[in-house]
Amino acid sequence: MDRGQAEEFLRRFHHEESHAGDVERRVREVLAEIDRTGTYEHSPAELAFGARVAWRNAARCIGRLYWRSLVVRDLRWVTSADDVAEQCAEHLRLAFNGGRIRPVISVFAPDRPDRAGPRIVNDQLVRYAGHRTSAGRWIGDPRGGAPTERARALGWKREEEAFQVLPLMVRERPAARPEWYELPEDAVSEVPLRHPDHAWFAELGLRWYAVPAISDMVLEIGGLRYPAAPFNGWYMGTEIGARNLADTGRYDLLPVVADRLGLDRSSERTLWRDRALVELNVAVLHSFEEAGVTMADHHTESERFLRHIERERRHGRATPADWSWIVPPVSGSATSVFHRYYDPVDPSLRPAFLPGEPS
Ligand code: HEM
Ligand code: NRG
Repeated sequence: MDRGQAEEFLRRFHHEESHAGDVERRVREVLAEIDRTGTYEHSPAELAFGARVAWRNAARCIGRLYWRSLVVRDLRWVTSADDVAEQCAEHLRLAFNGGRIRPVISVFAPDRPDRAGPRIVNDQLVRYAGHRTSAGRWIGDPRGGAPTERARALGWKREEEAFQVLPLMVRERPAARPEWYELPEDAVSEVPLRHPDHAWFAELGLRWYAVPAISDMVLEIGGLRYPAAPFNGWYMGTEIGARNLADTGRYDLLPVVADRLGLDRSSERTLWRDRALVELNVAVLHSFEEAGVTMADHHTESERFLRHIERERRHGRATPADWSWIVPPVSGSATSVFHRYYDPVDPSLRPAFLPGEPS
């Protein structure tokens, strides 16, 4: 445990949250606890602040305007695989909130010198399985290929379908064999995709889940590591319409949509890919809207992000941002975030969400 990081975090917390009490006393208390036990415990207020600031510091995230409103579930006493799985399902229900999605993080037990915390193997709480057929074609999401093999090796068995939700895989300890859990049906909300002008679109049978919940990043606050801390916000439409369903390494649907639209695919210069992309994105936004599920479009989310930068500036804070992640994957130059540079990213900035260990 790095005493310097603990102290730096406590000073930042007390600086930003003026009602937090006597900082010198708290610093002394924590340093003594570290000397005695090799680690320390965050107060609930420190944990909530740390998680929110980790979001504020996420240089790849365009959605940071609402960082203060993150709902922080303090589940540090939860360590068993069964309980982690149950609480992840509850996380999804709370986050979905009948369609009015709330940004939520569930923080499970941290790593301690005497006991490592639990780990979630899945990279998101909800993901679709993927299988490569003997003909080399994919059924489902190629991104789900590795976790699907993993789940099968653990004994999970399911039909090979295009949108089959993977089980949650949880390790009680880093070296333990993962346990797997089917997510309860009422925890996983999905939206069937339709196009406002093309009835044939619904026949493609496409769908996507409502809540993107990243579950393989480590939340690091004041030198403490929380390896299981799944978090969610809502989707920006392009994540699904311009990447998940469109990338050639994912569902690869542009040729399918272009053919249904009757576009000429004999030359790249007809821009059939671009035209298909736009219609796919129209369908995603339209379907979530009709289903009453929160989703941002890339123009609105770009405007919000610039408002966020301005608000942070008024508080005397920089907003580090990674241009190549912030600019949306379609119509970049038609959004406001394209036409400027951002404060440089400092990889040592904390609190932070860090890439997890490969599991
Ligand atoms: C990345 C949007 C909430 C933390 C991203 C990305 C988008 C995005 C579009 C890029 C993803 C990609 O290209 O694959 C949003 C929106 C939110 C939201 C619209 C709505 C509220 C959150 C929350 C957290 C968060 C609540 C954490 C508490 C991050 C992090 C990344 C990221 C750490 C980088 C992930 C990586 O490195 O793979 N976000 N986000 N975001 N977001 Fe957000
Ligand atoms: N692109 C990924 C999700 C990454 C995070 N995006 C968010 N996060 N919106 C995908 O599944 O398409 N969030 O916390 O809301």
